[in-house]
Amino acid sequence: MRIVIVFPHVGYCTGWRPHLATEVKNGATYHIAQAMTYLYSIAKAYTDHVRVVDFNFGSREDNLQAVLDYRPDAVLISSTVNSYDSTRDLASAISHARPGVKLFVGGPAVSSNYFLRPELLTLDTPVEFVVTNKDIFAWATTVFGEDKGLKFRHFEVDNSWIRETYPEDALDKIRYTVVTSIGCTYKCSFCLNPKVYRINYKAPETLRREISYLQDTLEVDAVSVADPFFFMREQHAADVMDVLEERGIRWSQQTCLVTLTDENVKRMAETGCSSVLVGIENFTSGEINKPVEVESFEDRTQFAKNLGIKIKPSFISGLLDIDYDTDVAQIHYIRSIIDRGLVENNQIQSNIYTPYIPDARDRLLDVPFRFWGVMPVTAKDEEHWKQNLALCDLIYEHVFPETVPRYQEVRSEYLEHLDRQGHLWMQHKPVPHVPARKMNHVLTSGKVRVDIG
Ligand code: B12
Ligand code: SF4
Repeated sequence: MRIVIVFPHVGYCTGWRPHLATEVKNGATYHIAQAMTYLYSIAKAYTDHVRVVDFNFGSREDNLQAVLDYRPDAVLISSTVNSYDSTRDLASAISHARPGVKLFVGGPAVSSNYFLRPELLTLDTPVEFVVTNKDIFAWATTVFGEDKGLKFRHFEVDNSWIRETYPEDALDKIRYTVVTSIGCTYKCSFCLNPKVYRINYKAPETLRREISYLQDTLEVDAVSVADPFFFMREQHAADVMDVLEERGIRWSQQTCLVTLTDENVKRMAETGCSSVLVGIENFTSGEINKPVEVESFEDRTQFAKNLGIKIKPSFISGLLDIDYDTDVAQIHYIRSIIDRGLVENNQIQSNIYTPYIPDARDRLLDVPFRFWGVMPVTAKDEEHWKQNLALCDLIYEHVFPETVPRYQEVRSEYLEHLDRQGHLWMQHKPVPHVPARKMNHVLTSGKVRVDIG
């Protein structure tokens, strides 16, 4: 069986930081999706004929030609919500050019919407949707009709796809990623991680071989550990840091504020950690299932900074339980930490709340997916929508002033789209009310579902 794995174009959230940045500066790099590494490596366990095409590099036409030239029997498209416009376009183009090819569409866009908001996924060509329900290897049965019983802990990834996929001049712009654990013990209502993954930890010797490969064949000198929550289990984190220290590679990671104890931060510094993404989201919201406080955030950031580690906080404005004035105050607070020199603005992620997870309280705006993550796509009513738009304006003005011209272009395109259309709201069947604590079981299991009819 011949397989092509497609990573579609990721809308305006290109993966470059800050969003909408159009130049490679301030250490901006393109993060490799671990979905590609795993889809490729798992497929290779079933067939010798696999290639990856990433539509975030090169032209759409050349990439499409590369997909067709491989003469695939099946094409696997892995989509986030932000890349679903591109997914639609490519599914249609591939099936018109090669009507016999079997198309599979999966990834977070599908896992989060398939059962509760299926109308968001409609395509004009027949495909098989694949939901990830706690097992990232289960799709092989759907695609290959066979299950080799692979397990995350000892599964050896094959990163040879990277050189086969990206042009030579792109290799130094890439941020190489590994995952050492998946899933999350917290349960923030807006986050997909605890809903799609069963918690799992990679064996240290497996990680050691993966990192050695990246160093030896791609001359990689820094790696981003993409685990949703690095310090989820202290012993595992300690083992991972031992491996990173032994391999002498710079690294970065993401974790929760409470785990940045003196001891952990010191060990991170010793082992070559250069930055850590810390999900703050909002200091006052009840939607967050992890403790976050201004004082400890500032204290930990300063402590890490003194040891040469950059804390990269991420913030969300417009969460469903937060009022406008509180959000404005948080944006001013973000500006204040930049002004005080605690963090640089390119270390910050600051986004408007995006309804990635179906929630009965959301009322979706009818805009293309490329705007998700950067412009408002949910609001209670027109007045609330205007407030959300004002929050986006404030974020770019105060936090990312150098990207304002680019932001204004995207903003105009967004408003023109809504104007042309003559209506604001997306029509789809109502999302059933599911209590937040039940969503972890319901979202990807199909136990509650909305049918398109
Ligand atoms: C690490 C990470 C990142 C990293 C690395 C990038 C990456 N794409 O891997 C960085 C920091 C760059 C990042 C950026 C962003 N991310 Co991110 N990220 C993650 C995270 C925490 C882990 C991904 C991972 O490595 N998983 C491990 C791999 C092995 O598993 P997997 O990706 O799920 O893939 C397996 C299965 O799902 C399945 N599968 C996947 N696709 C397909 C397709 C087919 C056909 C089949 C059969 C099977 C299949 O098989 C795969 C392998 O077995 C996820 C959480 C999540 N639930 O995915 C969020 C997540 C994917 N990110 C998310 C978002 C929103 C973003 C950003 C848009 C943020 C922003 N506003 O800019 C950007 C997008 C940039 C980009 N280019 O992707 C959302 C997506 C929401 C959605 N529903 O679409 C997630 C789900 C987190 C969340 N908030 O809930 N991200
Ligand atoms: S702590 Fe982070 S990864 Fe875990 S559920 Fe909350 S937002 Fe998601």
